[in-house]
Amino acid sequence: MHCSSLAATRAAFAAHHRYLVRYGLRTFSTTVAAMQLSSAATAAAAASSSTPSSSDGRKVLTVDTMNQHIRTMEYAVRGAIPIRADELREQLKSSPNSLPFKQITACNIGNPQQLAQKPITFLRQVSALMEYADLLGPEMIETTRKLFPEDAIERARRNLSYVGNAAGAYTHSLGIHEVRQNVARFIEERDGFPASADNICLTTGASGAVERVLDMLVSSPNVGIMIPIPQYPLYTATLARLNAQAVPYYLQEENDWQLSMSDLERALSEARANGTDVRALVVINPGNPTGGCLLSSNISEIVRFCEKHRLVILADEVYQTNIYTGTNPFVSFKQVVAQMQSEVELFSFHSISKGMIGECGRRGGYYEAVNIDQAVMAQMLKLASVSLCPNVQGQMAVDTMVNPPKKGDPSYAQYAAEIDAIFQSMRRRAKRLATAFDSLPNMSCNSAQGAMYVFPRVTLPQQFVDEARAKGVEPDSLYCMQMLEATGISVVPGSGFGQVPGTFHFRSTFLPPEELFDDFIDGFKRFHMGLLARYSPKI
Ligand code: DCS
Repeated sequence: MHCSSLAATRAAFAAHHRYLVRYGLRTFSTTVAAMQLSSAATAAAAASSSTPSSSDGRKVLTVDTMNQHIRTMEYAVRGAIPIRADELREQLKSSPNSLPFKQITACNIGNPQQLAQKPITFLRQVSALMEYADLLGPEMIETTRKLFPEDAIERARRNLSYVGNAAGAYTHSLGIHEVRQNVARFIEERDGFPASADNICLTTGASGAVERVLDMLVSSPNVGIMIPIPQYPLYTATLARLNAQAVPYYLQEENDWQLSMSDLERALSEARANGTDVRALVVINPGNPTGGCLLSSNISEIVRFCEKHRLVILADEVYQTNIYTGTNPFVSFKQVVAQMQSEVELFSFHSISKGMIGECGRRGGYYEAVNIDQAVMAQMLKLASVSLCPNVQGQMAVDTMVNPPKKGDPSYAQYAAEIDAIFQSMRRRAKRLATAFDSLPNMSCNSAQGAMYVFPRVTLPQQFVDEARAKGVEPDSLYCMQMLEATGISVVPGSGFGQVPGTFHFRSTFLPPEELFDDFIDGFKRFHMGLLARYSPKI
């Protein structure tokens, strides 16, 4: 590497590190240090160090020559703790009695089917029929009728007709037109305002949508995007990859993680005073990792703020049906923008991975673009066309999500019952977990108004904090690693999402099956109380 580019890389690393520390985010070195708490990971690192590296000049692609912006990326949801959890899972397979627990409880990721949530039957029936279309042909249809309800058969036929009977063929780059029309209809019914298929783009999960929009917005390293702290790390990771600036604003933990307008003003004016070209504001509602849900009055203020300061709104609304309180119903940004007759530019995101559908692996999502310049829309089509199209089954699952069986259809009763059972159970689990965390000494936890997570705050004993720092590890990472080693519960340290410096949190999903909840909560309590007893014997 040339000296000048090496210097530039070092400067970029230093700037990134300063920002991470300031907003309580995990750094690459602390991730590595946390991983090295695991002996197996240390062994793996030692083994891989025998691979030729940049220093012996044999490899063209090395960590020093690769895209350095990818090197600075962090994504804690699948970081050091889950990697160690995978190792322990393997260990349990070969020697089931070698650990103080019988199974890994993966609370690090909002991946419901991994934790035994049953898929929605209608959705799978339609996709099965589409995948093996011979089931719909003259030779097999009689048998198929005995196994599948008539509306699933009709739906599969209709879906296949959208793609010229070729479920394995590329579709339009923005997604199948009829599915986009159904998405537009769903938005109209949800919000009571017009929506158009022309403004809908189907994507590979909401992740694909967020990345696409950030790709469009970042035109130079000086561009800044406002993101909440704590945030879902897709945002900081993508901004790091694009070599752009994250402009963080804090959510208010003491106020159920609501968004403070004065902190938005502060963050924006500080960044602009430093010369950052702040172009957009990300709002995650309902919140990940916080579970907070914004009131519509707050959304109007945010819209006004973005109008006034010329910011595009990125409304991440993937948890829009995961709402557990009557006090904070979900209100979409699109609805508020339409009510206010605002001309603010808005992208909103939705996904099949969340809600009660939980089809994370099918990778379906979409964005709706509102008030976006037509010439930009044409460029976005071009950008979409470079990756040809989102996958067909993901698109079809979006279609079922936005256009489920209706009253009177053969599958309606079962569909509604399945959705309701998952929802009621999630609501009970959200409450139980938040209450359990909140009742413990040295912990406080806001209730989850929405989403799939709680984000409790832990007051760690000073001696524990000092020991972690002496090891070069974030104290919350050490806490989570010790929790994993003692209980098999895998959660994500708060530093993976950002937090007020000096505070410590972790994020846990409330997705383990309800029947395992007693064990899950007991195991956690034993760990937490044991740690406190070791460090503060009086408790
Ligand atoms: N936006 C938010 C706020 C999310 O939480 C997620 C996924 C996404 C977008 C992307 O989802 P899809 O690409 O699957 O549509 N949440 C991750 C998480 O924190 N746990 O599970 C995955």
